[in-house]
Amino acid sequence: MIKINLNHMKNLSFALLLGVALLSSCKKDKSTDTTPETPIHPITAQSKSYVNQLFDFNPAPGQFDNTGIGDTVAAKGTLNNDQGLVSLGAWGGYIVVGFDHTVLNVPYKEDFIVYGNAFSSFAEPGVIWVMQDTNNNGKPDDTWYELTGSAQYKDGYTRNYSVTYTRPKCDTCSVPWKDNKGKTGVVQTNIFHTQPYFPIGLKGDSYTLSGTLLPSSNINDDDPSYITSAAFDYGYGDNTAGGDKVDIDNAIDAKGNKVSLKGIDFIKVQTGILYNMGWLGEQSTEFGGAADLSMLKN
Ligand SMILES: [Ca+2]
Ligand SMILES: [Ca+2]
Ligand SMILES: [Ca+2]
Repeated sequence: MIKINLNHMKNLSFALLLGVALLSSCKKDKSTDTTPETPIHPITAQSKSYVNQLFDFNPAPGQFDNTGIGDTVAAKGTLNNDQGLVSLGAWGGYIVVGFDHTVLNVPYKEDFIVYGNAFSSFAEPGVIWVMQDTNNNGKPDDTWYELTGSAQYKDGYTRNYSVTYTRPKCDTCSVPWKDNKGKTGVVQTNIFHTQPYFPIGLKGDSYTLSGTLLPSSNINDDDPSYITSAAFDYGYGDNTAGGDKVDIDNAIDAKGNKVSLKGIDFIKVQTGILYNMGWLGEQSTEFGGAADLSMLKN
């Protein structure tokens, strides 16, 4: 038999009333809030799951520069569901692509997937950056936020890093670089790729790329005939076979503080490791497209 406790009922209805009162006061607070809302471009019947706009392709020097997988045509081949692939070259090379809608940050879930060509024991991790179209002009001219991953606190992880690459003395000469810490090196040419490694369309004798450096500690080249590059646990492009799912909740601002983003419109993928693997060439992130996980059929 159920015994109804009248006092309990009274408490309960009081709690409900209090809840309603709190809700309405919240509403009131919201209406007086003058902070502009970040525009959300909603999913429509025409929306595509995959990135479908190429905004920028700026590779670092590398063995696939000036070839069919290191040019703008290759970069465009990563859009939609075309399953193309583009090499971003050595550290700092990047691609900027956009969705036709805002990819919402689903709480406690990964939100989009970035494709590369990693396979078991061979990752070439790229840093993923996200941007909201805050000024609502359809262009990636707003603020980039880095998505942190599992390499964030490892030795060698360096934010505000930059590398200047210099045009080599001959077309097939190795490409010299100097970083903003005073360190120098080369993007070394090899016998397998004999075209120029410095982007041929580039004017001027040097250019500087900036971003976040990831540690090269997962690369093992003790046996040059069997070089391995283990994946990081999570958070990077071209990291694991089949693509890498990432969470917009891992976004940080320029100071390294966590930011809460409702959603994102643009992504940038950037080669994260600066490492010469000898005959295998430079570590270079490959990008093969990206998709909104909320729209992919599982
Ligand atoms: Ca999320
Ligand atoms: Ca914009
Ligand atoms: Ca790769």
